[in-house]
Amino acid sequence: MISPELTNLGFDNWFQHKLGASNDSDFEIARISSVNRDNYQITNGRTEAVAELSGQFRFSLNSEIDLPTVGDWVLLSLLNEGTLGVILSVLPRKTVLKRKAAGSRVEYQLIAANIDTAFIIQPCDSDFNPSKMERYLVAVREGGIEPVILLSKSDLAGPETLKAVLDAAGELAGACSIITYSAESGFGLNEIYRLLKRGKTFCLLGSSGAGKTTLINQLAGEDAFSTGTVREKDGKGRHTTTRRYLSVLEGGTVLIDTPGLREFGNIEASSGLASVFAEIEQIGEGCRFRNCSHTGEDGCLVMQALNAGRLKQERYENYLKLKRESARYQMSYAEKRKKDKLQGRMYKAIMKQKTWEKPRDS
Ligand SMILES: Nc1nc2c(ncn2[C@@H]2O[C@H](COP(=O)(O)OP(=O)(O)OP(=O)(O)O)[C@@H](O)[C@H]2O)c(=O)[nH]1
Ligand SMILES: [Mg+2]
Ligand SMILES: [Zn+2]
Repeated sequence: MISPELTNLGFDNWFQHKLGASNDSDFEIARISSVNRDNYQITNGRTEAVAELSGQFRFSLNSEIDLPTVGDWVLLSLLNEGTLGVILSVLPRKTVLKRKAAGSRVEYQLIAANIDTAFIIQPCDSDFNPSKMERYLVAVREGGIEPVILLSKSDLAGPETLKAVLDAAGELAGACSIITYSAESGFGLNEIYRLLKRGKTFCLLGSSGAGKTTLINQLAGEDAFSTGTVREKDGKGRHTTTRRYLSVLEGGTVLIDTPGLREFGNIEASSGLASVFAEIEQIGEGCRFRNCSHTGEDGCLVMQALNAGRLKQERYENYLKLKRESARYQMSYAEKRKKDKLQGRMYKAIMKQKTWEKPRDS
């Protein structure tokens, strides 16, 4: 039996099943609500605590992506009357959302885990940016997460802008739904409320200033979290939210707020690419060469569609750009994984040696 507290937090039979025989009553199940520099904030629906990694778990790590991230379920033991947790393992993840890490190093970062639906938030005014939306869509689809596009600040857009934005978003969205709303006037909020289900986890994504935290406050019915005013001059926000955190609405819906991401480069995006750029990939299946790069080969149907105006230049370029990034990333990720594995093996060997040496020293 799963307790109602855990159900509210999103724990379900899928995780219970993964837990299988290891569901020892000595351990507690909890969810990571935020990641600090040296420890984690966890909640089990009854108590919140700070938790650290057990030494054994630390040494079993092969890669940074095996570390707990926001939204992860962990097994832990609670000490000090439930105020300190020691994390023993991370449960398998239903979904993951990741992005290329900032800087030139090709590495990636987990944004959150076990998300059911991602709200991709873009303002309806002049800040609307279709290529950014495309990037979020690719990452979300790649993570096995359902995207919903939320166009915020409808109060700031005139009817013509609104129509243009809706058309542009509609072109990219495919089958995913689009909701226009205003946190200011309340327009469209009911439609968003209707999507919120008990035990489901939603993640809010979008540029700084898009209105993510404002929406969470609206949905929670209180100004629990701080929002930022947009700078007059360039219309950009100030990155008001600086960390990812998980909060639970009264009805048992989990919301994960994120800071506006500057870089949303994307890795292993091939299947995400295929669904966001479905029409291009479909045309490409008819190219003469199976591995056609669609950049000038003979018998390339994608180039033909482009030249005939059936494919927009901008969309074609975005496709190539994301494809390039995805390819570059996949290669170096594989290399990195190999290196990490070697390092992990080395640590294990050292540890073994240490335990072997001990009896001789004492
Ligand atoms: N007019 C209008 N303003 C809005 C709406 N939603 C949010 N805002 C304003 O937009 C500004 C930025 O909102 P935030 O919620 O802080 O944006 P954010 O996406 O959380 O930004 P970061 O935390 O920096 O990533 C605030 O001044 C909000 O009041 C809306 O629907 N209409
Ligand atoms: Mg915010
Ligand atoms: Zn081609």
